[in-house]
Amino acid sequence: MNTGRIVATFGKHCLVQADAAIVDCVSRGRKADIACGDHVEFKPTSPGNGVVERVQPRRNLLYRSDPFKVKNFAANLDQVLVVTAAEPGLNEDLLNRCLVAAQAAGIPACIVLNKADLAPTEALHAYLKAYEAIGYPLLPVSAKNDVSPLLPLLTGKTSVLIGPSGVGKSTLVNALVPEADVRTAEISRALNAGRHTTTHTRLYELPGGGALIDSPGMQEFGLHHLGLDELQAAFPEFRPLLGQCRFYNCRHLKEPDCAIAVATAGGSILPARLKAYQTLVGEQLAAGQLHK
Ligand SMILES: Nc1nc2c(ncn2[C@@H]2O[C@H](COP(=O)(O)OP(=O)(O)O)[C@@H](O)[C@H]2O)c(=O)[nH]1
Ligand SMILES: [Mg+2]
Ligand SMILES: [Zn+2]
Repeated sequence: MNTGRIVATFGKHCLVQADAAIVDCVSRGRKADIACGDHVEFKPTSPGNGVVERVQPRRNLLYRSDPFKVKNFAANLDQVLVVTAAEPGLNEDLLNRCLVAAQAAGIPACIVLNKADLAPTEALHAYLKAYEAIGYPLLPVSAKNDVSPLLPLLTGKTSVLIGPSGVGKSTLVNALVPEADVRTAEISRALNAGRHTTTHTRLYELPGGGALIDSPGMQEFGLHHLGLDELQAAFPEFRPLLGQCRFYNCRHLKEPDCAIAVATAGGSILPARLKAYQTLVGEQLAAGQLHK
């Protein structure tokens, strides 16, 4: 049995990097069973092809879900870089869903503020300071000018870039991985999927050690797999207040004397964060996942 690491997934297909070779493998299981960054055992079937027999236990898995399916981003991550930019503008709902998914998976998250060269970035930078205060490091960078501020953070680690399309994730990868273009072409050729080149997640090795995973931009980011306790726990700034609401089982929706609502009105919790939490709980209620 051979071993390797998944560097791209495409439905039930994946590309496994095994030493210098890239092997096109199919998964015996469902497509949700494999993720970019997985260490796998595979059986070669013909030159360049194989079957994944086993996925080695994961350290963690970043994924999203709706009531019908699960979508994996990547596995075995040291950190999640949520990429934002003043152009196309902040999608705060999506930012929060990304942060919640990372938190729930137990993976540290940072916010990369790309396009620092653009003038409107300054106002967004000031706004995102509130997220830095929650505990999400804020990293302004310009993929077009200088990505060196990211190097100390990335070297030796496995990181995934997530965020809406147009914020510059692929531009960051191209700036950080010298042969990214070549690797992209290689992977596309191996997948024989030229027109799908921007629609799946890929892992690139960083020249200084570590790996960087690029993901396609998403519009939807369901978190159907998270229950009420997990949603509450995914908002670290709520933690000191839990237990201080009038009702011991307060869900922080419309209950009277809710400590989280009071803190939000008083300015110590960002209104967009409470709103994001309430939206996520509301989605679970609507889906019948939580008891009313
Ligand atoms: N001004 C500026 N434009 C950038 C920067 N990074 C990326 N872009 C542009 O933003 C657009 C989207 O970039 P892309 O990497 O495809 O975004 P992705 O969808 O997140 O992968 C492209 O036109 C890039 O040239 C940056 O740092 N500054
Ligand atoms: Mg891209
Ligand atoms: Zn409450």
